[in-house]
Amino acid sequence: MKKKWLALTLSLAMTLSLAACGSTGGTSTSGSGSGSGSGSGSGSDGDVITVGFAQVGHESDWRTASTESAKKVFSPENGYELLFSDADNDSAVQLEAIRGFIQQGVDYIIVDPIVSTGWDSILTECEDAGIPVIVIDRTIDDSDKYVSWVGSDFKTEGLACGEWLKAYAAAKGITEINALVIEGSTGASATIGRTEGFKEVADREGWTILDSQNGDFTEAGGQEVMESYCQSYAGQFNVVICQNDNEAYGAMTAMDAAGVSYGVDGDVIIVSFDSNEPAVEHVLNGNMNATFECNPMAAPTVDEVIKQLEAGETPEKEIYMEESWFAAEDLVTEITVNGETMPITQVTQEVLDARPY
Ligand code: GZL
Repeated sequence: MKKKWLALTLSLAMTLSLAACGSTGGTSTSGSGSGSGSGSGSGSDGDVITVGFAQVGHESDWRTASTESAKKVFSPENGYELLFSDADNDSAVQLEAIRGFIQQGVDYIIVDPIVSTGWDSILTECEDAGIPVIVIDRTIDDSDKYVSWVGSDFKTEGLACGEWLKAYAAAKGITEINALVIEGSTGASATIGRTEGFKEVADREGWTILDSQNGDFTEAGGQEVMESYCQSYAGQFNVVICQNDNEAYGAMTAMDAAGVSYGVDGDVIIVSFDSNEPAVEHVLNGNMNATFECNPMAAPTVDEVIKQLEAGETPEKEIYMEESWFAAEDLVTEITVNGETMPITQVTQEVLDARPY
């Protein structure tokens, strides 16, 4: 498709230079995929397909699952050469990585946008270079110069959390909700959507949101914000909404230290988004009351999009991931969100064992 020998030479040079400095972030060529993805990416002309993946960073379990899924699918065994960039949550680094992919003449660019704005210029550069862009996970809200977006409806996740809490509180005889929110990274569409969805239900139900601060989707961030909340709002709150699992782990550490009880038998209801295996285990054990899934496994769907493009077909512009909602108790078995009735899955050992990440 493109000048692959040039891309591979450049990426090998970049890999060798990066290998010398080690990396939590940075760009590398991944040839280490385990090959268990569904991909069979050989190009229409039988050549290896080179994919540049500009990932957000390595801030959470969700992110790790997303990266591992991509490395399994876009592997040499599946006919791909993957150039991988970990921007370490730095938008400037992410944009420069994409410029690097353009210079290397990759066949496709995949991006999980750290923030939802500031994208039209770089997407125009990709368009001018004739490189299709596929967006995964978070959304780009100020440009549509990409082929497809594969991800989750974050506002629906927030609404689901609110509707579950409404039903759960009613079942438990809780008449007053005073909530604290630990937000994800500022400007991320996941943060914007979850905040908006939960607040829509809270406003409708007359709940009080005492505070809503950025925990940056990290365990340390969640702990730091919750430590502050335990000082500022001692005895005033009965709900903590963590916008990802890792923030919830940090919040639980902070509440333990402050002597605040939480979970099924505690004074404070605590929920998270993402539903990685450790969070689902916390729900099984009653440490958390519920978790709302955000599926990180977009890579197999992106592989299908690339196959369609290689075959000259037009993929869907928006492709939504399948997701579930999990709770510790069976007090609420279903909720209605956007007119659609969705089951609430009570976590059992079998449910936990079946978690794919
Ligand atoms: C959401 C994703 C978020 C996760 C966090 O799709 O972008 O970023 O919820 C991750 O765990 O850090």
